[in-house]
Amino acid sequence: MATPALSLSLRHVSAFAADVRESLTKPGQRELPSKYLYDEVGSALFETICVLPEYGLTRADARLLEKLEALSRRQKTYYYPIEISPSALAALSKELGQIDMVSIVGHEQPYLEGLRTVAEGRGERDHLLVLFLGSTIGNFDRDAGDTFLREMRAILQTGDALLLGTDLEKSIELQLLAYDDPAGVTAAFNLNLLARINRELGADFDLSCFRHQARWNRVERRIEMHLRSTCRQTVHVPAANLRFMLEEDETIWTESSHKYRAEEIPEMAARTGFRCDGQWIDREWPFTQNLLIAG
Ligand code: AVJ
Repeated sequence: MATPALSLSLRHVSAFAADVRESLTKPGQRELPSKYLYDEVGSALFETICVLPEYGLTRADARLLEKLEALSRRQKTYYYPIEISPSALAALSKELGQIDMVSIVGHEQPYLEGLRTVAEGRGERDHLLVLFLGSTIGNFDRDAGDTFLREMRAILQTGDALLLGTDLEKSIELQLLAYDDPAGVTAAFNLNLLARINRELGADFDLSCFRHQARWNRVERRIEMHLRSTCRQTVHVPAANLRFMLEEDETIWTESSHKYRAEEIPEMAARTGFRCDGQWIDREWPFTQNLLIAG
């Protein structure tokens, strides 16, 4: 019989393998789920993206947060980070563990599962403020974003709050540079997904035959990251029991980052059981922080 730790890691591998198989064999555009970009290497590369001059998003997010009144100044506050990357969770607890009046209790779970765990453990008079920052909502298609907000609302009580950070539309040139920086950090972040599949699922992706590509999709108003095959090639992913052929110039779509208009957020809130009580905009890098109240 497998030990608990081993069976847990096998369960992770098989979920990963099943997702890789399903998304890579989709008819039409091949895909890979963006959540798998964040293994230990990917999380470290993302931290580096956040300090690139071309990627203004995270700094805008932080500038707006600093302008809001300190959340924990008046009373003891618990912070429950919900994070699927164990290395990111550990780094975060270490970095924020020193703040007075704040206790940190991490949950290594997907967002909604983690939120459910926290909500189930709440005291009768506790208020919840959910932080969903960094335009992570932008990874969802617009309809899926609505569904996600509705699911969040269903877990919350009336009067609970959600601080939602969203990146705003800006010039196409700036948006493309933010996702295709000249130093190649974003390219490495994207390519690492194939390297991860090689490491964890025994695949034989030849990384030298792929190029990072950032595209602006004008209809959907989103940046898409793709990996373009520079030649016709076959790839074998043993743990996913998968062999497939990529044509020259065929791409694998790895991530979407939807961009918003400021007035879209109160409308999203109204559709999903919240009201937007406040909106703050960073002028240096158009980005909004929105305070949504569960109605
Ligand atoms: C963490 C999903 C918000 O979409 O801007 C950064 C991820 N991808 N550069 C984003 C990302 C490429 C980021 N999110």
